[in-house]
Amino acid sequence: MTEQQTGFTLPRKVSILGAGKSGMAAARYLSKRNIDIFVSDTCSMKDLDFRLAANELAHVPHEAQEHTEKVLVADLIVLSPGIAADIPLLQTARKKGIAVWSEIELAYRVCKPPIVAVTGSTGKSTTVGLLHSMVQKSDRQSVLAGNIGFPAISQLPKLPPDGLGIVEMSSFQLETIVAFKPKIAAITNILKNHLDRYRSEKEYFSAKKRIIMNMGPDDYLLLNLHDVKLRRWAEDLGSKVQVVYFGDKPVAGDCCWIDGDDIWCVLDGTRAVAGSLKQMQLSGNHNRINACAAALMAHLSGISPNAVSEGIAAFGGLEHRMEFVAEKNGIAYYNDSKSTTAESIREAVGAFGNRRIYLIAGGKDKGCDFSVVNKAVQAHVKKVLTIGEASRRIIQTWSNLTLVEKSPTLEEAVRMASQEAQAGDVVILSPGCSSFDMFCGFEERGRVFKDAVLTIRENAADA
Ligand code: UMA
Repeated sequence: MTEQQTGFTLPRKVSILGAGKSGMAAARYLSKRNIDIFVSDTCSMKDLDFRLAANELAHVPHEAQEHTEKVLVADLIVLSPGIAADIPLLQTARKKGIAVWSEIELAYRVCKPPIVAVTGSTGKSTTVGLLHSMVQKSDRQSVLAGNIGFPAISQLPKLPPDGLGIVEMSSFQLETIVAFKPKIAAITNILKNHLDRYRSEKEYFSAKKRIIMNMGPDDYLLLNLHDVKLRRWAEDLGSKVQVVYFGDKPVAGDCCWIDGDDIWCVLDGTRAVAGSLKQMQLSGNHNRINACAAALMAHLSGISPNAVSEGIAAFGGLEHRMEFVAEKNGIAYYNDSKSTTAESIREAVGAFGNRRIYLIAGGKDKGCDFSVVNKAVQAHVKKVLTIGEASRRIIQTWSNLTLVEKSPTLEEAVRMASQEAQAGDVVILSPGCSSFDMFCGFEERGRVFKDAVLTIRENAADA
């Protein structure tokens, strides 16, 4: 359904809080439709002026360095996910009856395409990437949007009425949905995460649960069978939504599971093959489970098993997610900058069999439990090079298990690893933390890592 057909009328005056990717995308969309907008960001005025000009929005009224009451002169506030939804200014806004939406809610209101949404602590991006690859092999169109890095307001309006919006949702984005209603929602897992933003794990899980807020008995909630927290929650859902489990074995009722290289589904008592993992390029059992979730979403969206299998075979992974960078002097370098949880580190270091690993980890401390990686660190990691704020906690947790050394910068960590590692070893950047203490985002962190690796290659070649 196109934006003209939804019947939604855009508000007359909109304030955009946060001028990052999602804020700028919302501003561009609204400005093109002659909506009166105001942009507010805590960055410097110079920085904000530059960003607005780069987005052809130099004419838009704006404020920098702080959010003032000027934001409240609006019918709607579009909130960037990096800003907490309960700051005093937003509490005042709500009291005044001003709506506060995520940019995804805005995108949903203006175009309402069929949507499948994926949330969870890890595996979200790979799962949506796999699903997109599957749909690309069918005759249906899809777009990838949301936390994966493409704002929904710039992607969903591109879809034809029968297209499929594939949206990765973070807990932050879920906090400010209002009417957003996916036809299918999947939750990959719930782990200890973002405890720098939430007061408790319960509060974080509550934000994730909002994904089903507007869903009904005709909609599907797909849950990871191996996640106890998700299973317990599902027991109390009654007929709110149709729950379907995915995992590595079948269960009673509707489910999807892996048997050898085949992905099977049982829906309403009918058993069918959903696709094959035979030609999958990604390694690791967690990726097989991600593919199982994606295949189930594809199956429920009418995508054929052939397209599912071809999509799995074609998907070579995402940039910054266990991305192979280079091999130099027999040492392989992998960029897993997208790893922002301890569990992601565990998956990364467990993916190379008996090869010795030099792990670069650390960043902004989100309160993750690094001890969940203890066994894997002891079994696989020759040395950990820590970076950023979380260094102290990482050193405390792992220094009795393996060699751990703090590095002042990421570039220096790469240099140290490259000097100490030997042919056959693997150097992985898998931070298990967010990046904002040292970088603008995980993309910049990954690029810095890759540049550092490539520099070492040139130095070695010159020598
Ligand atoms: N800012 C303020 N006031 C504040 C705090 C920040 O004005 O109090 C400003 C900053 O100066 C900056 C802007 O807000 O200019 C940044 O906004 P943002 O942090 O919300 O980031 P965006 O660039 O809009 O990117 C967001 C998501 N970022 C976060 O959730 C932190 C991106 O997810 C997402 O890809 C993008 O929207 C498109 O949907 C990134 C992320 O780190 C990948 N996500 C977290 C994660 O995966 O763990 C949840």
